[in-house]
Amino acid sequence: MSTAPVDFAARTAAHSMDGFWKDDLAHADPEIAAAIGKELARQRDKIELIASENIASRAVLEAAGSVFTNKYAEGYPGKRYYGGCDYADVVETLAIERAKQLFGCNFANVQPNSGSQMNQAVFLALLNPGDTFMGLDLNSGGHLTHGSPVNMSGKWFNVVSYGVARETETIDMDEVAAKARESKPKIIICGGTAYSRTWDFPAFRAIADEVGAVLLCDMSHISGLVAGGAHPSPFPHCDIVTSTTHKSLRGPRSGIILWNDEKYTKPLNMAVFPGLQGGPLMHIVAAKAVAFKEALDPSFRDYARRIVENARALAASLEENGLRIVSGGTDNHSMLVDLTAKNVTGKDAEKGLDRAFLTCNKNGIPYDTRSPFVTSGIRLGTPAGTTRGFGVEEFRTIGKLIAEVVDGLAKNGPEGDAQIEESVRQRVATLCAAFPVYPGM
Ligand code: DSN
Repeated sequence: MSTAPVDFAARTAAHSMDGFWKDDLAHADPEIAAAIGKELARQRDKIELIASENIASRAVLEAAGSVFTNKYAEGYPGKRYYGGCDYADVVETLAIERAKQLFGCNFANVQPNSGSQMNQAVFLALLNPGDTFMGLDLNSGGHLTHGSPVNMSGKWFNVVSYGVARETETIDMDEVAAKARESKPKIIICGGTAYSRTWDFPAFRAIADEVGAVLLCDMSHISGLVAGGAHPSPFPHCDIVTSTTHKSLRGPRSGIILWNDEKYTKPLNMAVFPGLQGGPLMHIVAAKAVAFKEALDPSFRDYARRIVENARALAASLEENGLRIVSGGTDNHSMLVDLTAKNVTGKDAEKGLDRAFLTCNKNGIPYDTRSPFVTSGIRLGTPAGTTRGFGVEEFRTIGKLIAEVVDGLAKNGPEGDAQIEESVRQRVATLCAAFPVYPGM
């Protein structure tokens, strides 16, 4: 055996990892760095009106980009399948405790990677293939994972969808009750992605009790409002509540499952892991914990209240400027704008508004005759704009700007009116400069 001293200098020089440890992204991968830089500029320079998007805090971004991305932590705090999980346990326990406190419930699973997986976990825990569940129809503002025929939820289960009434464009609870009595679903889902009215959780509870169904609320869109007291809580009415964490809740892109009755603990936890997922994304779990701390701060109540106030102002301004709001207004953060009377499609409106630096998505309206790729409407929301500081006055202006662009499209067709769009872009620039996003980053 050699007794010569190890020449560490020579060995580290041979195994040069300087760049690996030191290079920032701009040096390591200029193409990706450039795309991220442009995305930051896009978020800064355009007004984000997509109802499901928001602007996470710098602290949330930091946790999401942290060294926890390196860590495997299959299992749950204190019961892991890997060593070295001490700090993973710290962040996951904090995330669980904060989620429970925030939503006033007894149990939380903070590991689902996404909204789809949190809902799949509930199905895996409670249903067998072929079982019946009920959910809001995608065409009436429901979600893909609530039984759409193209989604696993619609392929593997017998789905009985309820919709909104043609006249009121709101959920008809008598229809929900009649369908539940007839189909005896194992689960009834309330919650959606394009429904701007208050969810009547006690009424859903009464129906679920009558037919012996589990009541699941997917509160993804409104969970920030629930956390901030600006929408009634699904607890104690719902048995299980799921939510994404990146919409009005303003956390990282991810999901959670919440419940009160211990009988669901084992099936739900087992469904998330090992049923569906392997190692949880611990960097995202850490970022969720940060977001829950932010939402527990009293200032978040003010944020939630302003989201709704701003949505009402935006809806009123759009109406005053000649656009129809589905169901006549909004109680939450979002609204659907019906463009039928203008003979403008949602597709063309989305493109025209984007040219004017206003970002939104085309969206089917109830009983839409156009395809989901074209649509007769757009969906708008206020969480992101409210985060950057816009208030009622700014959202009233935004309503006017949207109407101007739509009128340009109504007059000239899909190309829109270039002069109007340029003028709107300038006014958007003024608003964005007054309310900067990630200053100093
Ligand atoms: N895609 C989301 C939305 O925009 O509402 C829901 O998952």
